Amino acid sequence: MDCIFCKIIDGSIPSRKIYEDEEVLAFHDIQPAAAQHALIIPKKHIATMNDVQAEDWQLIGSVHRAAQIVAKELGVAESGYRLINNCGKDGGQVVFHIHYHLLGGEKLGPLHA
Ligand code: IU
Repeated sequence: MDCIFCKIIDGSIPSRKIYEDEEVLAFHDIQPAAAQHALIIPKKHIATMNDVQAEDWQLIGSVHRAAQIVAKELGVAESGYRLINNCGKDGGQVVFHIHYHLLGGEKLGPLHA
């Protein structure tokens, strides 16, 4: 499959790994949008939030669990952070392998500027 995140998972494209288990991988975003910017992805290829099936919700829970671990690992758990999923064209999704952005390490701007 021609998916950049699947290639990061299989190691054919390198990444700066933060966390990995059987189901989930987390790594630093190559173009950080905050002082700390991690991506947390399931190893199973699911294109978007719209494509999550009934049997995948436990996996999505595992992705959230990994986000909690990553926040601690990056030292932003106490100060706070933002967890974002971009879905589809209007949501600004560019890579069609479901992922969550974890942004922190600085005071983030309000959603309503
Ligand atoms: P988006 O939610 O699909 O817009 O986010 C994709 C992110 O993946 C974006 O922040 C990119 O900087 C990031 N990324 C990456 O970390 N490594 C890559 O090889 C590619 C994109 I392509």
